[in-house]
Amino acid sequence: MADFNKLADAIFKGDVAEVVATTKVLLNDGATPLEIVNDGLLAGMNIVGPKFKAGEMFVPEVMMSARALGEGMRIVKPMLSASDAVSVGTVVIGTVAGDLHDIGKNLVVMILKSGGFNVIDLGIDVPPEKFVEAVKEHNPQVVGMSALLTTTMAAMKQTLDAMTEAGVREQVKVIIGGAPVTQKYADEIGANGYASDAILAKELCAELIG
Ligand code: B12
Repeated sequence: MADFNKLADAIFKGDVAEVVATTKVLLNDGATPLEIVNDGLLAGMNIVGPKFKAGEMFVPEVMMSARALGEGMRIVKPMLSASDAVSVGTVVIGTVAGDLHDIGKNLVVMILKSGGFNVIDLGIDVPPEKFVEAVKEHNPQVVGMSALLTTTMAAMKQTLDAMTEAGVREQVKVIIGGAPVTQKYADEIGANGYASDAILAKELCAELIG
C-alpha cells in the first residue's frame, strides 16, 4: 500500500536514502508522480515550514529536508507528464543588490519548481537593471525579490523604481520576502505581495497568477 506519510516523514527528517527508497516503492505500488509530489514530498515540506517558524527546526535541518526534497523530485520530475507539470507560470527571482543571503531564496525556488513553476533564478547580489533585463527577456508573470539585511531592503524599492522607469512594472506582479521584510513594507513600496515562507510564497504566486 502506498504510504505517503512515510515519504513526508522522510522529507521532514531530511533522510535522503529513505526518501529515494520510499519514492521508488510508491512508484512500484502504482502511485502517480503527481501524487508523490503533492502527498509525499510537498506534504513533508509543509511540516518543515511551520516547525522552522516555531523555532522547532533550524537552518541545517531545513537544508537537509530541502536536499531530500530535491532528490525525490529528481526521480519523479522526468515522469511528470506535460499536463501534470501544470506550467502555472514563470517566476524570475533573485536576492537583491548588496545581499549575499540565498538559503531562503533557494528554498522558495525549490518549492516553486516542485509546484510546477518555471523559475529563473538570478542568484545573489542582483542589481535592479538585471531584474529589468530578466523581465524583458523571460516575460514572467511574477518577480520575486529576497533580502535578509535591513540595509538591502531599500534595493527592493530601487528595483521597483527601475522597473517602472523601464516601463515593465505593469506587466508583472512583484513579491518580496526575507526575514526582515514585512507585509507593511511590501505595501509601503508598492509590491504586489509578501510571503513569510516558501510554501506561502508558492501559494501567493499561484494566487497572483490565478
Ligand atoms: C546564514 C546567514 C548568513 C550566511 C549566508 C549564507 C547563504 N548562502 O545564504 C553568511 C555567513 C554569508 C551571512 C553573511 C552576513 N550576514 Co547573515 N545571516 C545568516 C542567518 C544565520 C540565517 C539566514 C537564513 O538562511 N535563514 C533561513 C532561511 C530559510 O530563512 P529566510 O532567509 O528568512 O527565508 C525564508 C523566508 O524569509 C521566505 N523568503 C526568503 N526569500 C524570499 C523571497 C520571496 C520573494 C518570498 C515571497 C519569500 C522569501 O521564505 C524562506 C523559506 O521559508 C541570519 C540569522 C537569522 N536567523 O535569520 C543572519 C543575518 C541575516 N545576517 C546578518 C548579517 C549582519 C550578516 C553580515 C552583514 C555579517 C557580516 N558582518 O559580515 C553578512 C552580510 C553579507 C551580505 N552582504 O549579504 C544579520 C542581519 C541583521 C539585519 N537586521 O540586517 C542576521 C539577521 C544575523 C543577526 N542576527 O545579526 N549570513
